[in-house]
Amino acid sequence: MPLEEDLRALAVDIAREAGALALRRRRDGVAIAATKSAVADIVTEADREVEALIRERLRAARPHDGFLGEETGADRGTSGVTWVVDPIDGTVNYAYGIPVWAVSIAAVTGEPDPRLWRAEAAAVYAPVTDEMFSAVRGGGAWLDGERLAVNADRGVAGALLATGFGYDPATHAGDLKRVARVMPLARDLRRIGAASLDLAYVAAGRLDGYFERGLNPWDHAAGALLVEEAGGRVGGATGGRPGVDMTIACADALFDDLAFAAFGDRDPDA
Ligand code: LIP
Repeated sequence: MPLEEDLRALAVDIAREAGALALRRRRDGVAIAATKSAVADIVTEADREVEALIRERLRAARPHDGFLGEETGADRGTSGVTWVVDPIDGTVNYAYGIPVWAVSIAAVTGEPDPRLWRAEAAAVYAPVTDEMFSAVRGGGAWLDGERLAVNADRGVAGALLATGFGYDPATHAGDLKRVARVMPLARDLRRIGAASLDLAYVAAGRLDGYFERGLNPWDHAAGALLVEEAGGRVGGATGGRPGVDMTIACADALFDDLAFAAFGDRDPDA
């Protein structure tokens, strides 16, 4: 079996086990462990426990791989493969009991830097709906056994779009101005609260497009491959790689309009 397929199978198995643990902890009652970059940026005990499980399983299966995790940071490997992990994406939803959160695991090769790496395999698992989104480079994107494709046609009513807001309140005014600029393209807007699921839903055609400023690499690493393997396009502010300045995902036909509305030639924080 090609390496990429091995990596996907491993990501799927570990995401399913990690998701089951997170669901049990959700039922046990969620404990907020700390806040991070801002008071709204919380981490739960479960985020840490789930990431520890994922890291342990990966180390046992592939001891020479690197790791980049939201809660425990980065470790360089020697194999050329790095795992990029968000143990519970949508932590605020998870803490409030909103059943929209996911385990996100991507395997990348090359420099462990989102501006340079090449995603090879991805798994985004939503335990509450028991939906496993996965992709392998060159092998398509899948929801369980069903092959996924983005919506190429946005339709007369406009595009159903999703977005999100970072934890830093100072960025909210700019984000709201951006929403106002994008709304003329939209039939409606969703704020789902988990970037990995926003991206998975674009790949599945449940959304026509998604845009968000301020994402971390672990928020978009797996979801971006899902969208690309479903025939969509993922990019940043100036069409380059997705990153903290902007992540845009949709069908190619919508990309330039969405990127221009979100940014045009403005300063990214305008
Ligand atoms: C979240 C993202 C979401 C974004 C939040 C946060 P977390 O990730 O999935 O799209 O709006 O600010 O970054 O913190 O739940 O892993």
